[in-house]
Amino acid sequence: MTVLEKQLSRENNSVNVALSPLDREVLRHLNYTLGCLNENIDSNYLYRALAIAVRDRLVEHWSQTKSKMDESDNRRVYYLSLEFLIGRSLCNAIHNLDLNENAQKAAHQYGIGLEELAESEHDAGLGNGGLGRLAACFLDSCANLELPVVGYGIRYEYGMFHQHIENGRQVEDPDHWLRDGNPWEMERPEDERRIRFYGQTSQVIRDDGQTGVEWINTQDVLAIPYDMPIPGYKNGTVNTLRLWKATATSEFDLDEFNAGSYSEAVAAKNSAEQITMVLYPNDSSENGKELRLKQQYFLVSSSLQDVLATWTWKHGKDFSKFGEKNCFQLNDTHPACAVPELMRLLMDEHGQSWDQAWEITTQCMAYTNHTLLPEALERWSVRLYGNLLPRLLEIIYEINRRFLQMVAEKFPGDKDLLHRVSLIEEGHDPHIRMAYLSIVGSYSVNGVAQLHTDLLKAGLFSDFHNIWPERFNNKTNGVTQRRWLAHCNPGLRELLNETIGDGWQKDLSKIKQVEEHCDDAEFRVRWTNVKQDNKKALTNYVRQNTGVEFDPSFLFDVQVKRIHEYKRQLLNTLHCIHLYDRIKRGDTSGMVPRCVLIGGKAAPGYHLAKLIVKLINNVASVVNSDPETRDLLRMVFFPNYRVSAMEVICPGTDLSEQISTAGKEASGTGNMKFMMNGALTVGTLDGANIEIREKAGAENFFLFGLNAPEVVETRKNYRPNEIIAADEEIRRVMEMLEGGMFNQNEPGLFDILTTGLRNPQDQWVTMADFRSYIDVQREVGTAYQNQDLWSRMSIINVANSGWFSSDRTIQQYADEIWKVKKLS
Ligand code: 4GP
Repeated sequence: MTVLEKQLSRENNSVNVALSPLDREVLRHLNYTLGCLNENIDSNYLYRALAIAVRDRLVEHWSQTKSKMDESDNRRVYYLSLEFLIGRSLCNAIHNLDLNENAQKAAHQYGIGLEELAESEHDAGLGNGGLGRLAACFLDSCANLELPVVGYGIRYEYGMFHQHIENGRQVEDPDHWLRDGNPWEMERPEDERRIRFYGQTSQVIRDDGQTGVEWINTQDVLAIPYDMPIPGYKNGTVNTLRLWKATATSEFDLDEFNAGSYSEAVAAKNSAEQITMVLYPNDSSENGKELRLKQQYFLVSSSLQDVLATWTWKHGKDFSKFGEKNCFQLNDTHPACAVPELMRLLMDEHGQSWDQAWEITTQCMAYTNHTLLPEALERWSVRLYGNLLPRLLEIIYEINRRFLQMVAEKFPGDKDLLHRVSLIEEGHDPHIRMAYLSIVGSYSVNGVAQLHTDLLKAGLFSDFHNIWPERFNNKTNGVTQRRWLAHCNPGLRELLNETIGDGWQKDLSKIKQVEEHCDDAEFRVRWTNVKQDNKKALTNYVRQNTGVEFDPSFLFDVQVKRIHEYKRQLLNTLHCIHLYDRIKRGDTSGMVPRCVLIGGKAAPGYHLAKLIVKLINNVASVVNSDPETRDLLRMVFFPNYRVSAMEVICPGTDLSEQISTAGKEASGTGNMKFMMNGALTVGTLDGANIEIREKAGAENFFLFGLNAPEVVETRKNYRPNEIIAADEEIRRVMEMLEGGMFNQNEPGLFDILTTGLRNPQDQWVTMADFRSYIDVQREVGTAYQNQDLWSRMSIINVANSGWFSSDRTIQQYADEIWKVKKLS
């Protein structure tokens, strides 16, 4: 008996403790893998032992899935993304392997709950927001649908920064998520790849007598893959997410080392490793730094080389079917250099002609756009690009030459068009337009909600839509119901399972059946009780993280997402000020007590977003410290919003705030998580809100504000000052804000925000929507007071959330873009 077994038996007051197989494996890993023989076991050790025990169960399926993929002749898909916002893996794996009960028991042996133990896992914050979390949901759905899809990304040493609040302001701390090791990854040094940068190109005569191009005098780094398992739901499938880490080609440069330059020799290693050191923390905006371009090329080149190595191992130099059998989905333009890089590899390394290489490339690249915001459209300076990736720049120029020739033939005489669609934006500092490169190099271009795709076709990409209408298609986003309902909301999961069976976990369209129960009063009480328990859990979580006391009998009104002007956290804050004003002047009739929670990170260089965080905190502090308003309004800024926080926040939310300026939010996915967890939405006709409202029914959605065409119209003659002057309640809010009520010690602090609101050029037309927002929030309050009505609406929302499963989205990608079948 090991020390621990002895200890366990003592605690259980019996000599022969009945240990389950999982208990034994946990114990073995504690003892032998982690060398933990203490009698007092730290919960972090216990987490790791359980994680490894669960991982062991994945390994066999993982290897079987790989063999199936190797043997099958199916097309394969590679999801190329600079971001995968995975969050925690333990409970997700436990849930998908159906190990919940056993894992609970294993944890209880040590007197600790599984939930508490799971807290030891650091979130894998390898993404900024929507785009990165979508990639993680997609991988889950691909595994659920048994599709041959591999994710390729970067193993950042530091993920998304940790946010804390000091004196109301955001402070960023580095997130060294790997500091305690990562039991979910496996290093695969045998698959390392060499990546080249800088240098020059030169003409060479190849073995076959043809002239070719060589890329010489390069500075090289190595890419080492780390594989993470992506378990399907109870189906024996385990797919792979392969993340690349950069390292120096040799540990030390021996010449320098021997010459006594120890530090210089080690420095080379550091500079190589810098490439995968940190995630750029900008959401929906470009980065423009050389290191970022290095990251992009590093991910793309290592992944493409990886795929080509597998191909040549099986098919030798025969690339005739490469395009038919492989597909690369580009998650936004971040991996757009896949187009010229695949051309380079096929031509320079595998002897294909330009025409052959181009046919293959355009047969296997597909591009997803995630935003209409102009500041997010990547453009790389030709100078910078040519210095770092000279061979790729040559190829881009040639792609452009041939493309413009084709356009000139198709639309003779239209010079303007040629300027507009050129991949190169001319000027004294020419730039490469990465979105255009992605469109020209792909056979499919998709937006992420119907409105977004329509706007792409009519606006940003209209010239390309004229040239190739057949390339454009819509794939409305979705989220995985395994993490975002079954795992994060066990109360609702059990109620649903009991009422309609558990088939919805695999196929969310089945959740529609719960609608039949919306008129059953007893069922509605149970529904409300589940929500109430989740609100209590959220209340505790808010208290632990902020010290603010929420009251679960209040309406929980939540807006969590990246802080961005277009998402209009400012509008939400104005509404809080309005409620505060109403309470102070005694106009409280019909007012429903609310707890307002706002959370999200601001990009470190985005000053206005950071000022909005400060304003939210300052308003919250005035509101919360006023005894007169306590019974009707509480407000909190929730710090360090992340995946694991959303797992507590969304089940406990009553009202989901989706209030972006119409035409700006490409889709949204938080809106879907809230809907699945029974929150009602207050929102504009933007992104996927439109589809949420269609599915739930207009009567079960709180709509306000201008629609996208109206926003465009309004901006032509927008006079916010007149709106403010004409509306007493709005005027009062502005007076409170401008009078310094929320910045008594820092006069003028928020002037830039208030001037923005009053500016006729304000892109976000906040004042145009404020009255309508105030009014709809009154309706929300009235509806909430009728709990029978509210719970009925909540049930109907959940029942109609089937469309927003990422399983549905991925099935559409598989059928309509990838043309890929499930592995049999
Ligand atoms: C986001 C969009 O802002 C969001 O509407 C969408 O749901 C999400 O992508 C996934 O498609 N965009 C980004 C970005 O995160 O960095 O551009």
